Amino acid sequence: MIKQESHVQHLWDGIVQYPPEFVEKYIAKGYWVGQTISEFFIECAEKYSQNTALICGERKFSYAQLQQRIDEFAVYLSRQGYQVGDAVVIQLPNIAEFFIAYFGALRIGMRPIMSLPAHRHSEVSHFIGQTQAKLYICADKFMGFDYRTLAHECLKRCESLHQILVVGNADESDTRFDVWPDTTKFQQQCVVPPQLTARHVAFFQLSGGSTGTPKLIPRTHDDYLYSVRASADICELNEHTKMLMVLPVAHNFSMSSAGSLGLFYTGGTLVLSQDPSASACFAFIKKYGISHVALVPALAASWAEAVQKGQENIFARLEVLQVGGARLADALARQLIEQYDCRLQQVFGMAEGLVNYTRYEDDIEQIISTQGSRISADDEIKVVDDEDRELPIGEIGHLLTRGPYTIRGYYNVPEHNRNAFTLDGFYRTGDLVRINAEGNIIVEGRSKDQINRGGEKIATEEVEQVLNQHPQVIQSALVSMPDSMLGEKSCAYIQWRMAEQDPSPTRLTMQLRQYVQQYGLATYKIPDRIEFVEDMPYTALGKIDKKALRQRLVA
Ligand code: OOB
Repeated sequence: MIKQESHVQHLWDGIVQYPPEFVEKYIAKGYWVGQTISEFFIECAEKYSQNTALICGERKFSYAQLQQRIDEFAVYLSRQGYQVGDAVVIQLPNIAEFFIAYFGALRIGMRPIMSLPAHRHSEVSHFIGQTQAKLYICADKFMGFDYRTLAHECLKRCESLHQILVVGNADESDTRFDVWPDTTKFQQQCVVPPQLTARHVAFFQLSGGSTGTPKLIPRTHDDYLYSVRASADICELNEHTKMLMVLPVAHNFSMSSAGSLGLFYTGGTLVLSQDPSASACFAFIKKYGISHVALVPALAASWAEAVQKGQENIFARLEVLQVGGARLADALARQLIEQYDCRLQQVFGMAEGLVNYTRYEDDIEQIISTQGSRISADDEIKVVDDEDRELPIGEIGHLLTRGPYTIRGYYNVPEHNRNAFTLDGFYRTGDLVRINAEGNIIVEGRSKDQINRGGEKIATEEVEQVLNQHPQVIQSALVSMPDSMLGEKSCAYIQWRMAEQDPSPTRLTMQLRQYVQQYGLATYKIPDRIEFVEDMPYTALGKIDKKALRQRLVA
């Protein structure tokens, strides 16, 4: 008994909980229904057992087959001795094993961390350290990168980690993901302990962040599933929906807006693509009669260009194209709708919670020029000035939000949470928005020190901290620069300590980019451009004036 109590305590450790009156309200309103994500998928698998759930290359899984694989994996994990609350880093590309690993781990109450394929040693070891993860599941290779080497480095350096599972070719010392012992019935092998409830943290999403290291976002079963079911309703998914997954599966957009989980909820079919290019995806769309795709604006632009250059207009074949993750230019939105006959839906969301959609029935001008409206009537939204005073409708200000699927704090970082949330629990999104007369949100910019590189978020401070460690860097400042394809790219301004034998600036640039890469930061965080300066411009407060640096770049 005592042991159980302490386990419950352990499950809440480092988590900022929803205050009791909000818990009551979200339950009373039927948002939180007390179902775990594992129970949720079992229900889907029973209801749609013979439907095709997943297509991954040549492999097809019915819902029943997928559940069978999940159960087998859960048995394996349980036999390995993993327990409720143990963290597991899952870093997989768009392959079926992602879902087996994710639902399998959840089945025994483990807590997955949704690492992206682009993450490298710096991020992965940080996630392991933060959560004391015991297991790391990765692919052998993807996009030319060998994850086994990364995994072994982590195994050497991270104390808590004691097992690697590799999808694909494993080294002799590793366990291959798909080699499991015999697969007797799940119920007899492992039972989810009763102390695990839907109110507990199910898994961790990752924040794009604006300070130092990426923060972990604890999502509970209850809050996440509410956003999933509500999103599936808004997006009108059904058993006939065929969704192509192009963006990384583990991203919040891909998982829940309405994403794979929304799709499973309605019994549709998910087709996985590892190649986001127009040529690869257009072939999938034709072959499988895809009805739904979600893209970031940069990909939507590159697909539109392919159509412009003479490829078949696949936009007209789709029932819906969702675009989100970064600001979609009005001109591209208009082109998609008016020229390519596309049914467009804009999605403005964040892994911390709040998601907004333009609705199918919205006026076309709203769909072109706004980022939609909130999922829930209980998503509380405020637009405030620098002093947190609420602004009249229509004025541009900081977006704050609180609601039934928005977190109240990042995992285990009380200091950071004091700035990222208001005292009464509103999340400071760092986005500058205005709300129009129709009640739709328009994203006008951001106040957080972050670069949105084609939907991939870079916390500038994280990269600056790495650059500043170089012995010849006096100080650095990472700023965004406009890019026609990605929307934004990064440029690092470097105040350089001259040495006698400095190579040319071109070579220095190469060396510095390599330095960041070797440090182990995700590839997309490596500065796209580097400028060497003798001194930095400063604000009146003595901080580096990034606005001036950005203006220099544009000039
Ligand atoms: C999604 O989630 P994250 O956590 O990678 O990034 C969230 C941030 C937002 O705070 C905002 O700055 C930006 O990404 N963002 C957009 C946007 N959608 C996201 N900025 C302008 N227009 C949009 N449509 O990116 C995400 C999560 C769930 C659904 C969709 C996107």
